[in-house]
Amino acid sequence: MAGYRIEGGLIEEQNRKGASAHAEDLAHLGRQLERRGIDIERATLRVQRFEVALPTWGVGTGGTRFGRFPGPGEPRNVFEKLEDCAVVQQLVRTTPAVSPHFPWDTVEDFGELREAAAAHGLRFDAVNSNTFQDQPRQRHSYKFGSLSHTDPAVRAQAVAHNLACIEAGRALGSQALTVWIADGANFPGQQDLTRAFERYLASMAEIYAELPNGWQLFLEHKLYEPAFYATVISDWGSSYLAARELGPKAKCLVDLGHHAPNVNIEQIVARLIQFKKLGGFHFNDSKYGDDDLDAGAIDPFQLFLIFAELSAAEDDRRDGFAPAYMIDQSHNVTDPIESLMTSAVAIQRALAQALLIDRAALQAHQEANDALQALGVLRQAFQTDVGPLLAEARLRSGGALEPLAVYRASGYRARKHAERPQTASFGGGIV
Ligand code: LRH
Ligand code: MN
Repeated sequence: MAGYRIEGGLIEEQNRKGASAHAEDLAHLGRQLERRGIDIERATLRVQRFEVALPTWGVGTGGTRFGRFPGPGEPRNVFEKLEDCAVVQQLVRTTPAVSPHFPWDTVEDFGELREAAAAHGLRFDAVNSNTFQDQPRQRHSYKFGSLSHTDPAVRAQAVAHNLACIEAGRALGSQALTVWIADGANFPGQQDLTRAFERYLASMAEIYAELPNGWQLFLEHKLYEPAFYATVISDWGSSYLAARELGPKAKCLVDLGHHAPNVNIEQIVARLIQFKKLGGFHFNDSKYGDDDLDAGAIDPFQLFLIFAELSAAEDDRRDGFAPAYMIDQSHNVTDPIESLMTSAVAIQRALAQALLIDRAALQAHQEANDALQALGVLRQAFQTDVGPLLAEARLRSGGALEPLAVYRASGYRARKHAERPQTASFGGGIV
């Protein structure tokens, strides 16, 4: 296996130390759930199968527009980003895929990159295009938009970039392209709201036409930023309409931070599932705007309610239901590896809690309009400490009972600090 990895022995040693306490806690939870008619084994296997992809851009310090304060041992290229992603997977065993972003992760030889990932036991999930930044020597600027720009030459350049991302994705074994565009306006009147959407649809149709077999096209909506008056794909409505216009391979991607405060995101998820247009997620959390904070760090109940919709759709074997789960976070005050590990576990926790929902009781209370009892069913599931079940899933998959403790005991960050001399960069974020 390439690169430094955390000693297998250290993981085993730490797991041995925690084995008896873990067994006791797991047995206690098992008895609790048994009394509720829930088979902990089925839930553990379900959690073990769960996978969420890591963003390559998440293992570095993201920064904000006010500044970026790089930490020690930052990855300097995509190969080092893969090393760090591999450590997350080694310890939590639920993140076997990474989602790359172009041109941030562009390399000469994508075959070599694919092999490097495979050597780490990683594969590639959806690829992300970027027509929200101008690259050196780029012919046309995206200052006034990209796929919806008024100038056909700019739109053609943006379409070409997305087709190049598909080519790179094919070489990496990916099967989906995520398109988030910053296109929009800062002033009323600056943009014709309808013609901008029409131009976007025409450009996306050109990209859609070039999708290889088995590929999907994920449309990512966002309410605002960097546009502060109107964003072309501002909400799930615009995204859904566009995905329906484009065709069956086009689906909507829900980034949890891309909604106005207090929007009921679990209801948006329920709608997109019902109309077979849920393509996937960018998990993170936020208190105000697109804060890209760690998943479950601010509103774990919302994350639970989203998984309540997802696990119901899975149980009901809704056709066309196979969302891509990805994390999209920006780490500014934590070690990105620690944040990605704890976020992956927080997402698994929301799934595990949702699996404990007594669906029959919930439906009965709903039919009887017994609101408090219905909420009570959800609260019981949400308030169950599923920690032992998550730890058991990690243990069975070769991971660590206590990922954070093992990571800190491994000295991985200090080793990378020594290995990766940093070039001073104090610019703004992101990446
Ligand atoms: C936009 C976004 C999008 C990415 C970028 C890194 O806010 O969520 O998914 O391309 O962050
Ligand atoms: Mn996103």
